[in-house]
Amino acid sequence: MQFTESEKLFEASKQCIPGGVNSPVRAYQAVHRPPVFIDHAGGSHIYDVDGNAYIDYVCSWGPCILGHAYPRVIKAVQAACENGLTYGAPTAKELKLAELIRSCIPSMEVLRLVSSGTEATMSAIRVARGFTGRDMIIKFCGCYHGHSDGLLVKAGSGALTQSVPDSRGVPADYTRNTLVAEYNQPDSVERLFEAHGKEIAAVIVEPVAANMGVVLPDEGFLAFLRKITEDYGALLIFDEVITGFRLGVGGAQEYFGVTPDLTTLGKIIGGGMPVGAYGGRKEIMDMVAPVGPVYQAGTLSGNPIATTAGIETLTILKESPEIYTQIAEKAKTVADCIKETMGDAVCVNRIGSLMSVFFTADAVSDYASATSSDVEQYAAYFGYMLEHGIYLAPSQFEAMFVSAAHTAEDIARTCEVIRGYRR
Ligand code: HOZ
Repeated sequence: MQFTESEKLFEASKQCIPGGVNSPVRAYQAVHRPPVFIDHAGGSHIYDVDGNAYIDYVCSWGPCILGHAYPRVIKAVQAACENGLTYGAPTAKELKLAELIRSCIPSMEVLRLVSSGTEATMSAIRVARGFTGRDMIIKFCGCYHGHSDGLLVKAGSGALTQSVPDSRGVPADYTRNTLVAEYNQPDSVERLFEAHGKEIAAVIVEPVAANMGVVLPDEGFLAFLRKITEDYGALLIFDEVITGFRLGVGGAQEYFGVTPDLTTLGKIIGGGMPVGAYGGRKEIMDMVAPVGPVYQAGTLSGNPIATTAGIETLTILKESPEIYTQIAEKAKTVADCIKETMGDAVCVNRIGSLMSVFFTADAVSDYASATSSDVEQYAAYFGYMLEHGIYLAPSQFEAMFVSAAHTAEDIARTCEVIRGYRR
């Protein structure tokens, strides 16, 4: 494979964009090679500027659950573009998307559309603080909730990949109220509540952690969070930016049968366009301006193009629940193949169509076990897969996503490549 054009573009980009990229993981630093620059994508495939084709398991970090450039979505977006890109004013489409989301995730009785997952989590926390009159929040080590100041504490995703889980430039005063517990370790949560119970506004959690690689909640862990937050009068926020409409249309809360007070959603509800949402019980969401005193706003919130892509995507998902069984089966085939090929040298965590391979013999259930995996082995595996036409996340600490567009041939080819891997 040749990567000449990608390398040229990367060199030029480094002159005017930090690290040559607009989001750190994309620089491929963790996998020790220059990134491929993408030219276009369609269905299960993504194509770089050198003409190389890849079976894509990043799926734009999750939202392309139907595959790239799904014809019905593209057609609707093209038609919407003819009517103007943004109005900064209410539309019937915003209502339609909000109603669609609520019909799938009933705990989001009232919701606000925003433009990204970062905005959604930042706003949900502001609402939780406004509602409870308390300042502290608990987050989990290795969970990632976007890059707002107060949440860049022991963060996963790009922050973990770049080894900056606590960012410079964030004043200590902004993170003073962010308490950190260990994922899947109830004791660590109990200790924080015992020490600060009446000051804690909310616990925010990725119900399936997917930004330190994929880490599943232990049996009863989410129910424990539900109970302890209720006991102390704090709110439970599920950050479903990754799990929402990925584990099923009802998200992780339906999958695990645990209902949070507030939910945040991201890119998938825009079919891959910039959208997010936060919502929950009406009495809580009534805090949001203009009804209540918690301020949050955005010109591009609910813009007509992103909402169109979202309505089409979510409608297809809602009308075709079999998609979820199919993508889970495909993911299982790939996960089983990895395990059969690499045996005890790896731990494969999978739930539905979401998974990760960790290069460790141990079970991965929290930040310590996730970060004990051998990232250099992941880098070598990544490079081999890329050069054999399989596009994975360029970081141990991201997830692998299977889409409805992956064909039986794609899965078979992926398994063939995996079987050829020699460490
Ligand atoms: N940290 C993001 C996924 N969890 C990656 C965003 C991007 O590079 O596009």
